Amino acid sequence: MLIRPTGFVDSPFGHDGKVARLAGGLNWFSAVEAIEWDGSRRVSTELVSVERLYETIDNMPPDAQAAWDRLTATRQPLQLGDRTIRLDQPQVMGILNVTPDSFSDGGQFADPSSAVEAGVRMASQGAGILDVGGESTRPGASQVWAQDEIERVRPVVERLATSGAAVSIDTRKSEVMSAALQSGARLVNDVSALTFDPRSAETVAAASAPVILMHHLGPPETMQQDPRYDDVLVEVYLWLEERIAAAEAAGIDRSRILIDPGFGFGKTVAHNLELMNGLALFHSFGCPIVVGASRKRTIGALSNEAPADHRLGGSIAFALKAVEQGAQILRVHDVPETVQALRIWRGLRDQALTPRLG
Ligand code: 7PJ
Repeated sequence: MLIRPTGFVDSPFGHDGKVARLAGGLNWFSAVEAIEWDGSRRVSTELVSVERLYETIDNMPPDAQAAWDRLTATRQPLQLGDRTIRLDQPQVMGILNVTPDSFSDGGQFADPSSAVEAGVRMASQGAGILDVGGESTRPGASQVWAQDEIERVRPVVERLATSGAAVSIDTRKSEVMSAALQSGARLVNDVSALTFDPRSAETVAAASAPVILMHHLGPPETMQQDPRYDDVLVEVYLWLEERIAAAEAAGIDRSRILIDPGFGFGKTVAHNLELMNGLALFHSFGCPIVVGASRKRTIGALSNEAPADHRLGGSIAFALKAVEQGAQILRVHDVPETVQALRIWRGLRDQALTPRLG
């Protein structure tokens, strides 16, 4: 049984026993959708109030009880070098693509100096983490040799880490992970969820680095060619569960695993929307959730094919949808705009969480 939190409420006050706190964060929910599945197909869904769930939890299957405990457990802060990233509130991860590609999406920098400059600016604008990548994994992108990728990212990682920023390395290759971790990166963001390079899991384990495991269907070269699922939410969940187990088996502690549904990676517009609507399901792994919907094609598809540099409104809309469901880390191009949106959201939450006495 899968349990997906739903029925979010403004304030928990006056609702004792009827609401539960999601992942120790700023959101409370009043119900769950209990999803029974068989193979990768959903066979039934039932809306269960939190009140009823508290009455019946002891009789529920062990996997549902474990999921409930993880859903409601507080997430420990992420320690990235000497930076502590709190996960009881949403954080912004700024995208820094260091690729020679002339196409500029606002997160793409051809030379190290401009990338470092942009990174320092993003950090000052409120990005808690900077995600440095040297390989495009956009749909249809071609591969880059590890050594070329290392040469692109190393100077940027080094200089940003020296400046005191928390740096993550966006790569699928163990050599790049090693070089970046040695240069001061403290988090590995692998869009292949450690499936691309057989040595990547041991590299991450040996460095005791936290890692983001992202769902994808097929390699970037072909992933957008007619992706199909029986039930995208259930399948992505089960796939991530397997990848978490594989990472743990390779010696990566679960406390160092973050998960990401992989918006746009082998998904149609409908798949992406269904994943975003159901995002809170993924809290039942007990791992922080990372979401990257910034400027992605689904936004263009829903807004008259707006080009990538005209997708700010849609990116913010997805960011808010994600934090409403407790996502802890938002991977974005537009740092100051997203930070501002989150400040407004935070103001609303803080107000709702202020007790009203008689
Ligand atoms: C993602 C990513 C994402 C994580 C990219 C793009 C495509 N890493 N790297 N999640 N997307 N964790 O930014 O448009 O969604 S590259």
